[in-house]
Amino acid sequence: MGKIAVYPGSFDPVTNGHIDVIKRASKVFDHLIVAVLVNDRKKSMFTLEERIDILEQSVQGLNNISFDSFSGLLVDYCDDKGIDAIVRGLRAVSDFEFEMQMAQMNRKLSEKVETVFLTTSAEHSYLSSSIVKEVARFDGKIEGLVPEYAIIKMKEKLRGE
Ligand code: COD
Repeated sequence: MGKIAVYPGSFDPVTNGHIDVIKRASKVFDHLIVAVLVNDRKKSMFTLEERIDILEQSVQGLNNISFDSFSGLLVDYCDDKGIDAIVRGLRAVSDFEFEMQMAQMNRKLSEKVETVFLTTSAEHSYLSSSIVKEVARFDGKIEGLVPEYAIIKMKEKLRGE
């Protein structure tokens, strides 16, 4: 059995920055699970099913990737699935503090799983799901920031469909 990694996140919706990390992580590991957090407390634009659908439609042609959801502790999910590594993306120094804290807490909770950071491509380093949603809400141009399918789905949402 090869090395399995998980790329966990909210993906509300997936951005081109996430896609870049997914593609690069899929080259490093034998299998990559993109796992969407089930989080009822955080108000999201898309339901869990919609977020997974957008991911599936946007990441095609890579045969070592699967999509899943998880609730509860990430380390418990990793234990259940026999996951070797957690992949996280680092955009800027501002991400570092939170990511470091999370990685250390996860390490405290489980010694079986390592956190691996991939730095983002410079062209995507300013992107976040929340900033893209804000631009879309005010009818700004989001082409090139999120996958085509996500643009369609965001426009539908904002029209109230
Ligand atoms: N380019 C590259 N990477 C990016 C970009 C970009 N433009 N934007 C975001 N990323 C990276 C982020 O840095 C992150 O690594 C990843 O993509 C996912 O981002 P988000 O925003 O969709 O996901 P988060 O940060 O909301 O995910 C948080 C988790 C779901 C991982 C976390 O809350 C969690 O594990 N929750 C479960 C409960 C738990 O175990 N808690 C204890 C952890 S200490």
